[in-house]
Amino acid sequence: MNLAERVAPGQMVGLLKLRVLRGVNLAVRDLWSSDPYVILKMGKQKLKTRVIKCNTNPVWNEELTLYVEDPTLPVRLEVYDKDTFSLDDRMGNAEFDIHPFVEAVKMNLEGLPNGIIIRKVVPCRRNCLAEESHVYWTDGEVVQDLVLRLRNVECGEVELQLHWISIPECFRPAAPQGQTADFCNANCLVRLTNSGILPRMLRKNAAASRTTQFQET
Ligand SMILES: [Ca+2]
Repeated sequence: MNLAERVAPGQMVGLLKLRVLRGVNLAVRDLWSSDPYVILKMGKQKLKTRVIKCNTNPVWNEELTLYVEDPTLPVRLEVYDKDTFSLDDRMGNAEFDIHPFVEAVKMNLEGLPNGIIIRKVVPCRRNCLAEESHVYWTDGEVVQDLVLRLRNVECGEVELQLHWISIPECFRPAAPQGQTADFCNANCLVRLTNSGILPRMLRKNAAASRTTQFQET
């Protein structure tokens, strides 16, 4: 069976775990340095990392989770410098497409050797990649590494890693009449969290993946 034949039909609904690893050579927005944090947006969802003070090479190594119902929506990333007495300063932005990653998640990859590369995404004018990005199979899950070159700023890159958690059909939200998909998605996350299902899924996923933790060098 080749890779193309492993693609399963049907819509993908699940949780996208974004591990925001670090920033490299970010812009200076205070006197000598910056206090950077990252905002991730998809549709109307918005998540934020913690602020790392006085560091233009910050290591966040922080996991943020988005609910994904429409994998055609891009993920937007913005970096800001936290300021106490004025508005936070912009430190650039980027966006990326999760379609190649989600297509790989749809495949039945059980039995493939560890570390095998499923897809490669090359840097081009239409994306924000600083270097070739690999979607690969490791420790029983699909992972994608991304190095994003920030736009609208003099310098800076952000490194991310993508993981996926499928949501069983029975826990997916049904859209009540008159409500938007985003309303349902937010409610689904709250329901999954409150019922203990999401924490259990995250624990199970973490135990199964044994993903190598990013280490500060
Ligand atoms: Ca600042």
